[in-house]
Amino acid sequence: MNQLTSSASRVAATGEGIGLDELLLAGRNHAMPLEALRYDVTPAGLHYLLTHYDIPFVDEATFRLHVEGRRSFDLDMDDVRSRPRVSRPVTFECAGNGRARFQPRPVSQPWLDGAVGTAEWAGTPLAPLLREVGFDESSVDVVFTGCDHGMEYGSEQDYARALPLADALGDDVLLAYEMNGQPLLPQHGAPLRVVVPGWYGMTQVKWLRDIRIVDTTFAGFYNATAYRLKQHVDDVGEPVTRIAPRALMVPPGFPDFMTRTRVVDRGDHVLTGKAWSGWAPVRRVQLSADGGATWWDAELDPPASRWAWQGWRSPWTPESPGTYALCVRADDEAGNQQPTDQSWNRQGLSNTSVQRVEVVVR
Ligand SMILES: Nc1nc2c(c(=O)[nH]1)N[C@H]1C(S)=C(S)[C@@H](COP(=O)(O)O)O[C@H]1N2
Ligand SMILES: [Mo]
Repeated sequence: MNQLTSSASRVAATGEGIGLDELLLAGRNHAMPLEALRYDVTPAGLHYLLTHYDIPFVDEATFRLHVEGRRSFDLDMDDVRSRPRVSRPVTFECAGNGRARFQPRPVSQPWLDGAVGTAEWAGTPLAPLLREVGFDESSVDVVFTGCDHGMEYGSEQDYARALPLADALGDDVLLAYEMNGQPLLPQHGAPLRVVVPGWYGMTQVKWLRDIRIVDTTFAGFYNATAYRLKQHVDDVGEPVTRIAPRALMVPPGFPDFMTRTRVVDRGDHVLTGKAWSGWAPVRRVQLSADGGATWWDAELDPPASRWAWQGWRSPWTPESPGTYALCVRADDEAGNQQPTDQSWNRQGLSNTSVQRVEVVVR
C-alpha cells in the first residue's frame, strides 16, 4: 500500500515550501496565538492542540478505564471522580515546537513557537491507583493507551506512550477530567487524560482508556521510534523527556497582516511574556533589541506554581525610529539554557532557538 510507505518521515528538500499535507495538519493542530501569553491560565480555546489521528468520539456513559498491574480493575467516570481530587496549573509544550525553523525542515506538524499553553488541570493523583493495582521490583514502565487509532510511518496502532514507573509515581502526576474548571473538551482528551507536569506533550495521553504496568521496557512506536533525537532515520537516538527552558514575549504594538512585523511608537514600552522549564525553576530571562548582540536581564514575577510558566517584564524605550530585532531567552537553575546555535535533529524536536520579533519603531 503506497500510502502506508509514503507516511514514513521525510526531510524537506532545500527551498521546498510547506506542503498541503503540512497545512492540513497545521489547521487541525493550531498553535496558541502569542498575544495569549498575557494570560497566566490559557483560555481553553486558545490553548494549542496536537492530535495525531482523529479526535475519537468517547461516550462517557459506557466509558471504562482499565488498570492493570499485579491485579487489574475497571473504573467508570463516577469511580474516578469519587477518588481524591487535586487541581494544579501545568504548562504543556509539544516536543515539536520550533520544528518549522529547522534547516532542513523535517516534514511533519510545522510548528513555529506557539505549541504551548497553561491550563488548570483537575483530577485524581495517579500514584495511589498504581499502588492499588500493585507492582514489584521487576516492574519497569507504565503504558498509557488512548482511544484514538491510526497509522504513522506505516505502522498501525492505538496512541500509546510509556513512562518509567518511577516517574509515573511522582506526586504531581494526575488523571485529569477537568481543564480550567470545565469537563475536558473533546479535543483535549475527554473524558480522561494523563497530566505529567514538566514533560513534553506526547506524555500527556488523551482519551485514556488503559493503564498497564509492565516488566519490560515498552517498545511501542511513540517510545521506541518517535520522540527521539536522531541524526539519521535508523539511529536509535535519545528520547526527549522533560521540557527544555524557553521564554516567549507578547509581540509588542500591532502587526502587519501578512509579514506579522510589529509597529510601535517610539518612547516607553513594557515588554512582557512567560518562561518555563521542565527540568528546574527558571533562573533568568534576558532580552535583546539588536538581534542577540547585547542582552539585558528582565524582571521575573514570583512563580505561581512549580509547573506553570512564570511571567517576566522589562521596560524598553526605543529612542529613534528604525527596525529592531527583539529577542528573548531563558535559562534554568539546573544550568540548561536556550542555545545560540541550535543543533539539528531528524524529527524536528525541542528546537528552543531564541524567539526573534521584528519591530518597526515609528
Ligand atoms: N491519545 C492521544 N494523546 C495525545 C496525543 C494524541 O495524538 N493522542 N498527542 C500528544 C501530543 S504530541 C501533545 S503535544 C499533547 C497535546 O495536548 P493538547 O492537544 O491537549 O494541547 O497531547 C498528547 N496526547
Ligand atoms: Mo506533541
